[in-house]
Amino acid sequence: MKLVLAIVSDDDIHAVLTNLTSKQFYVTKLASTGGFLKAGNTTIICGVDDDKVEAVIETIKEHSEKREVPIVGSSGMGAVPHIAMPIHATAGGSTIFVLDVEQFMKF
Ligand code: 2BA
Repeated sequence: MKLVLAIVSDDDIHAVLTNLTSKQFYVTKLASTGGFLKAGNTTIICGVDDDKVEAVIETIKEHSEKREVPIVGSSGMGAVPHIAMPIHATAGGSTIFVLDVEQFMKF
């Protein structure tokens, strides 16, 4: 058995959880904060049999890959007042660890 521990962007967590649970995976969601940006993200833990690890990783990947999203900016310089400029920001993303589970029990 493995424990998949994934730190998921808050942009993607809803889609990741919806799709994992719809595939009957058991998931626990923990509120977390990135040490670098000090912004909120979500850590999920998911205990699965070894042969299901790839399915969990693929589901997380499918719904949380980093992508560029347009945001509307404004030049606002000199005599040309506030022309809308296309600017992009990165959204989404996940970081995944897979750990061996020594014991698993439920009471
Ligand atoms: P990512 O590498 O995509 O990491 C997103 C979040 O995933 C991180 O949030 C952190 O919460 C977690 N994470 C990533 N790698 C980890 C690891 N090896 N161990 C534990 N947790 C891990 P933040 O720490 O706020 O980082 C946000 C983004 O800032 C990172 O995106 C990366 O692009 C950049 N970054 C992080 N640390 C950096 C550093 N020391 N130098 C330069 N850039 C850094």
